[in-house]
Amino acid sequence: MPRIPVSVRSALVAAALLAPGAAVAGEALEVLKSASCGCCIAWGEHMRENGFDVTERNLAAADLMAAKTRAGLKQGQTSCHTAHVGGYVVEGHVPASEVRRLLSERPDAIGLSVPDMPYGSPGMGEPGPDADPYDVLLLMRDGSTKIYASYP
Ligand SMILES: [Cu+2]
Repeated sequence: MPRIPVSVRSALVAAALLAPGAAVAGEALEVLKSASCGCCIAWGEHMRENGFDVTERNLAAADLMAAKTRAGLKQGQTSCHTAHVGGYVVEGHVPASEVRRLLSERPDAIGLSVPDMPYGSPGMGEPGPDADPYDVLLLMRDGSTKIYASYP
């Protein structure tokens, strides 16, 4: 084993300690939304709090719909906002932890979606007894979906 100088060793320890949160810290995430969407902003905040570098872009309804189609989203897979991160699409109120998992696992897929706007998902009110159960869907390239995670 080569001897590692103490300064390098402590830097490695610091890097290891930071690793869980730092892995995708600052990852650029663009949110496409309509100007009037409040829950889209709330979701952007949730992503920002979880270390993503979030920018928001307001689009007219028709342009937002076109962006969803271009992103490969099918009927029944859409929600309010459409985000792009690390080459993937993230549609709707997907928890940051699932986006992080997507970016570390890097499956051959379009991305993730939480269709519609289930109450209790990030940016859609508090999780609790009134929360709607919902699935995070992995969007496959052939238009099909797989359940990536289920909440609560
Ligand atoms: Cu929403």
